[in-house]
Amino acid sequence: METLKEKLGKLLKEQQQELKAFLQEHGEKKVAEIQAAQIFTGARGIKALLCNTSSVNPDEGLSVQGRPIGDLADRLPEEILYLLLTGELPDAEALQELREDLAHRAKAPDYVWDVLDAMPKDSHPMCMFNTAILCQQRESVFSKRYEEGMPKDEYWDATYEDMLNLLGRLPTLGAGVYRRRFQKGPLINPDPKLDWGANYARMLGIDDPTGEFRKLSRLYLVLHCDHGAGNVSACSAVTVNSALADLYYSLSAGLNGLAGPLHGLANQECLIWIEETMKRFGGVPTKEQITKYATETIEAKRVVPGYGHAVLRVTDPRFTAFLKFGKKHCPEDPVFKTVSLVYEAVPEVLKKYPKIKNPWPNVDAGSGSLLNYYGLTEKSYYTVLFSISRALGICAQAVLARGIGQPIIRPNSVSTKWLMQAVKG
Ligand code: CMX
Repeated sequence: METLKEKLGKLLKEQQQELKAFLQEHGEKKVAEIQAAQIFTGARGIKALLCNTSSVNPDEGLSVQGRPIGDLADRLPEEILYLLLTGELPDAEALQELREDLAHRAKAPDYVWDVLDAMPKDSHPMCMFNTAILCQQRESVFSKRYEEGMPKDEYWDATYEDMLNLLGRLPTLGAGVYRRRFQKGPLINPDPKLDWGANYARMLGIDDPTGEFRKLSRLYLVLHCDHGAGNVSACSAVTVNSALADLYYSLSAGLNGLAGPLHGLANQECLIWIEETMKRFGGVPTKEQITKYATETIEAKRVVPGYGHAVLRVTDPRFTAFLKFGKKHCPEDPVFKTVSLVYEAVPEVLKKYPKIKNPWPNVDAGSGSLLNYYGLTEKSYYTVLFSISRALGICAQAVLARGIGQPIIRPNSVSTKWLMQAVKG
């Protein structure tokens, strides 16, 4: 059987040749124009990055290699990784090979736990998680081979090894951060017989007699896997990676971006907002009460977390998938009920503010209520879960970028004065 690495090697060679020929023939053709405002508004909408793993259509949401994320919700995260890398879902044999490969790489070096133990007890779980990744940089196969004089056409191969080593370990690290940070007792060792998501759920140590938490963990790890290259975390990782920093540096850089409240930390903020609403109104609020609270939030110049998006203009299909899970497994849970009511009330509030371009929920609007239902109540931990999943996309993007020989990223910057003069002509 052809291994994933062999398959990828062939694919990347083909892609590189195709791209080279394309750029030779069409490289100087114009494909987009930029308006002055786009430069000020965070380069919003400017087509400036290549991403061959996934794309985000404003009216449909995320597609992974052309497949809508909603159609992939029942897949395993390992299948998604294979899809991100190759554009195909694995057959049973290829899936087994990848699962075993990741499982063999699941143990983290002991010094990681010493580093985490040395951190202040109130450190944010995201800071601990990113530190756990970064402190293992010495393990990088890419950096070692680079120092030994590795030729350029092997860069992707070494990055692929870093990817599997990191992805194999991330559930162990993430679960370890949870148990250390929230004093949940000794670490739980990985079980090589379990799949990536189930193993992670088990190592967290959450009581799961029905197996539903395991299902939720898999779903969570699938839904957050990737979102193009323009979002803060992917864009940061892609940029750092382009300087030939290894994946330990670039993944950690990307996930530091994910820790921002306008990005991945919104899932923590969202459950806090839901709980504030419930506290204020003494239980599950009415739609009118939610409308009042959302309006007060905006008037206080705060954002309603979990709503709005820089690209999407519809309800995020990832939110829809979480809502479906909640309706099936915990429809009567008060927090989940509040999330459902917020979905009915908040878009109408946001629509009243013309400056808000997207009044619909994003991926972070409901996920926290489900984790909370199964006993994972420590909100500051939620973005670590997001990170483990997003690492699939970030790592796959890094391998593909190396495979097609993407050069260092270096857009130009201009001053406000230059911009004003350029517009005046
Ligand atoms: N509540 C209140 N105001 C909002 C809002 C919300 N949910 N969404 C957008 N706005 C405001 C913006 O703050 C901005 O206000 P100012 O002009 O006063 O600065 C204005 O509306 C225009 O913003 P936009 O063009 O619609 O949205 P942006 O592309 O600038 O920002 C996002 C997108 C996600 C940062 C924003 O919608 C937001 O802050 N949402 C809440 C936080 C959140 O859920 N983030 C998670 C996103 C998904 C993820 O990355 O994980």
